[in-house]
Amino acid sequence: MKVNLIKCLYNSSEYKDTGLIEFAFAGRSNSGKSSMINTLFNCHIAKVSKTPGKTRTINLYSIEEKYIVADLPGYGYANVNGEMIKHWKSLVEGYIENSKRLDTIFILTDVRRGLDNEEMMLIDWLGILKKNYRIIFTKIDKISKNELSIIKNNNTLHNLTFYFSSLTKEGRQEILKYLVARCSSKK
Ligand SMILES: Nc1nc2c(ncn2[C@@H]2O[C@H](COP(=O)(O)OP(=O)(O)OP(=O)(O)O)[C@@H](O)[C@H]2O)c(=O)[nH]1
Ligand SMILES: [Mg+2]
Repeated sequence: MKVNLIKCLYNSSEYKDTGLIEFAFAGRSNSGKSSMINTLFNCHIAKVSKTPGKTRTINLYSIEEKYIVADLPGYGYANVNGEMIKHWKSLVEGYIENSKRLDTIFILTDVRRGLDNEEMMLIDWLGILKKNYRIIFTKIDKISKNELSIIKNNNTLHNLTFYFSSLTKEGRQEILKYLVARCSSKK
């Protein structure tokens, strides 16, 4: 697929409307946001690292010149430093609140962690803002089929959840289908 990095935002005020529908990938550092962008769109454009906090700016990519995906810096890496938390909050919250074309925020979480306090807080906040969201449980290659089916059964937000692995590409088609459906609903 044709993927272009169109902008890295250090501050949300640098954001300019691209005229295209947008999707954002949010979640804890290390949850697999950048890896997912590479796997979904068959590219190596997003930087991936074992060290949490690799993505520190909001990176906007255009996909086939049809829609935009935003790779958000993960929450968690900023924990050690008050200034960093303030900066992260104003960057990510400013973008989510102000982007008029942001259709869906995907909340990624490692399937072995599931939905923790941070994810629930984000879900509540997106509810207040009336923003559409979906959940993606990542790294499903790390658990057995049996464990995965137990997790699916216990997931109270199962209807809003995708199950994905960047390694095996499981879940890729479902997510791509969702993106395409949302794009055509906006035409
Ligand atoms: N086994 C497995 N490892 C994964 C998967 N997705 C990501 N990883 C690994 O998890 C680590 C973090 O991945 P990233 O994609 O950089 O995570 P991120 O959410 O973008 O992290 P930040 O940029 O720090 O917010 C890397 O070592 C990846 O190789 C997956 O589906 N399966
Ligand atoms: Mg990243």
